[in-house]
Amino acid sequence: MQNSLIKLLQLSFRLQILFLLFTASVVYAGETPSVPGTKIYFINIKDGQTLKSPFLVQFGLTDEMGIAPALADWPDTGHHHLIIDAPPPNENKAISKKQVHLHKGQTEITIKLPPGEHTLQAVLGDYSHIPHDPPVMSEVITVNVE
Ligand SMILES: [Cu+2]
Repeated sequence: MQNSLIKLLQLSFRLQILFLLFTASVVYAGETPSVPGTKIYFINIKDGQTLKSPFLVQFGLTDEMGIAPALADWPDTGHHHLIIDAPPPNENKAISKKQVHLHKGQTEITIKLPPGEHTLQAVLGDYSHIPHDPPVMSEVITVNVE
C-alpha cells in the first residue's frame, strides 16, 4: 500500500517536472508570430559575390511583414539583423549584441570587413531582438572580400 503511494507521488512529481519544462520552453520560445510566407533576402548581394570593403548591404522583406524600430512592439513587424561569420542565431534568444542590429528600422547598412571569405545572413528580429515564430531568416551566403 505504502509502496504504491510512493510510486504515485513519484509519478506526480515527474509530471510536474514535465509540465514545468513544457511551460518554460513555451515562455522562452520566440513569442512574436511571423506572417506565413514572409521572406527576407539581400537585394544587392548574391552568394559567391566578390566585394570591395566597405560595401553596402541592402535588405529586402516581402510585403507580408513590415519594419519597425527595436522596442516598438507593433504587430507583424521586426527589424533587420546582419549575422556575419556566425551560425544562424538561436530561434528562442535575443540576437547577440556582437551581430549588426539595424535597430532604427534601417533597410541598408555599410559594412567593413577584412579581406577573405565571409558568411552573411539576414534575420528579422522582433522588438526584443528575438527571431519570430517561425523565424524569418535568409540563406547563409558566402562572399569574398578583396
Ligand atoms: Cu535587434
